[in-house]
Amino acid sequence: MTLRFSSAGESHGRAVVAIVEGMPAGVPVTVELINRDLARRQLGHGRGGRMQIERDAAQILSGVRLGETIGSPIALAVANKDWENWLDVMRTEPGGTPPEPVTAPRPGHADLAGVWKMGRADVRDVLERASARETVARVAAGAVCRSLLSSLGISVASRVVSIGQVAMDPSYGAQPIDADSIDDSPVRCPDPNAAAKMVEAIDAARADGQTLGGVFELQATGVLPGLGSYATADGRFDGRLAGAIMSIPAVKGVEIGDGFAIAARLGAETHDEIVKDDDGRISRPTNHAGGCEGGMTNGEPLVVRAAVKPIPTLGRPLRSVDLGTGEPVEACRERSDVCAVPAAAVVGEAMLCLELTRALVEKFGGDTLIDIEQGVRLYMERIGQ
Ligand code: EPS
Repeated sequence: MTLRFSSAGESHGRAVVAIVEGMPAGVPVTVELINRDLARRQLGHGRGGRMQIERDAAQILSGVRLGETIGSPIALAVANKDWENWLDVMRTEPGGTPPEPVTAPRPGHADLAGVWKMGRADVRDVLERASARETVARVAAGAVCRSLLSSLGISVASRVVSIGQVAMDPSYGAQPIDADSIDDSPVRCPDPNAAAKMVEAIDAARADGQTLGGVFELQATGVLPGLGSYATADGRFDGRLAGAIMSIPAVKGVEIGDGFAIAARLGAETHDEIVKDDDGRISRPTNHAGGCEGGMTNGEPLVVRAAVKPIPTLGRPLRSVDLGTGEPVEACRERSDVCAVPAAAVVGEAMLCLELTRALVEKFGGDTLIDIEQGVRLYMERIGQ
């Protein structure tokens, strides 16, 4: 069984829905566990009015009984509270006066190519689904995967490395992410001086009708070696992971380990030597590879960074063309966020949890958590790690 995730739902429709197929039986899951991550996705200085309306809370529709997965498809629904304010615009039934269409596509969003592709006259038919509201479903599904991972001693965390021109001091880079304290920062950045400057930069952008992007970093610890494969193109874990992170709305770049910096280095400065610990285990004094070699995890912490573009909905809109009249106009102004990099990092965690779980299920079988736990134990014994 392959682990599969899919989602449905429009930003101002009734609900966002996630379906996870292939999740092994016996994984502890509660609504509280999912809601914890949903609440973390709502955090971060720079969010807009929508986050004041929503208190994202999951309903478990199927696949869980008495606090454990039972091996059947898991369906999760998160109601959009805001739907009540959009009942007329988002109605499913025909008839009546049609709502005012959106006809000025925003540069940087799915609007223009979306209406062309789908043959729609109203940009709303595209933007409702292209909205990053969909990431609610990813985070809900990711929380279920996170539970499986933590049963195996694997932890996934994130931090914000930069927002706009403001970057975390590089000295923090060598420190592991403290998942217990990172959410206390208003921008989920461990460097308090940089965090204060990031908040200032977001406030300045808001005052100027602008938006800001940035870079977030993901780390997974306790990852066993050999997830993914060197043998097939679509089995390579780094390729899958990069694709999963790039699929997050607004992400324009992904790097694993030292990423782009490696291109300018010599081989000896790049590769992580293989040494024996005092207790006889194999280890790596460095982790330039970011926990991935030859398309497989190598047992070191996974380190992934993603570049997030500034949100395309601007207070001071860019030039566009009205798709109805053909006249030059300002791009449409939907209510939006000024900066969503801290939230995007939480979505990144969810995608990393999904990809790690998918690779584990592939390697150890997907029927039940007990079989995976036993498989992992035997495997680690066999390789002496
Ligand atoms: C989002 C909800 C959206 C946006 C944001 C993400 O709500 P609304 O459109 O009602 O303000 O705040 O989406 C975007 C900024 C975007 O460009 O897609 C959410 O729940 O995360």
